[in-house]
Amino acid sequence: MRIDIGNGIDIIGDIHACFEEFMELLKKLGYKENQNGLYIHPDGRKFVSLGDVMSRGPESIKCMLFFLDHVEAGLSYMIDSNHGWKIARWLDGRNVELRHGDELVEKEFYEFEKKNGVQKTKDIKERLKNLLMNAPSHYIFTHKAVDKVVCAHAGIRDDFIGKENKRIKDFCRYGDVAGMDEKGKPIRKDWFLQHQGDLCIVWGHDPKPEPLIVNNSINIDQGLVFGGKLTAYRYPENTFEFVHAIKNYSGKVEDNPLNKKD
Ligand SMILES: [Mn+2]
Repeated sequence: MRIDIGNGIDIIGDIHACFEEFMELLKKLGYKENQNGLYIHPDGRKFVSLGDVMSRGPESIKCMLFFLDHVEAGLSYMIDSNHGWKIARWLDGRNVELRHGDELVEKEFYEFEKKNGVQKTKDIKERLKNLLMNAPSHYIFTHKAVDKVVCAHAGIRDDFIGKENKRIKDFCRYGDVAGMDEKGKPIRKDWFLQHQGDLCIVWGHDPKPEPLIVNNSINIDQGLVFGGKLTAYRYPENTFEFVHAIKNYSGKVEDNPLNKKD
């Protein structure tokens, strides 16, 4: 799970099937489409997804196939996430309940199969299942063999970094969840308050109106699918790039995490 930073990385927050905004961000970051439809940076930079590229928004399949192609071509990285893990299990034929926008992925596949046929759909589902199933809980990016940046979807505890097991996978997918509230929403504990040292942890999952920087941790989920924005954190430059949502795809105002006060 350790990768050299190479010519620089662009870490992208939760896309949630908002393909158009994602394309706009990649172009803004300087990636150019080649004749094979792959987005390549002239300086050799690579982009990293913090997971949750699908669900809730309009174009889950497009987003997933984009990462499938770019991860396979060695141009991009993607880590595990809560929606990613749910869809992986669904693609694996396990008995899962699709909700919180995951049901939209199933709908998209229904239309996709009508258009592209049973065999092509089956092949693509198999490849996507493998991509999502094998996504690591976190990546550690290094420079001259020194750990510099950790990417984890919902965060990570310092003593979990560089290790992998079921508990760590769950922590990176859901964060430090201390049960559910009366509305069935997870009660989240702020793991980043305990983070110490110079290693920078970049995470998403929990939408904040602006990047939240605490103790060398950076949240870059700015609630794109809820009408917020998509964020890229560039390393080693230590700068941000943003693209605003075309609209609020999630609808309900009362559920909008960008409106919550905490
Ligand atoms: Mn998430």
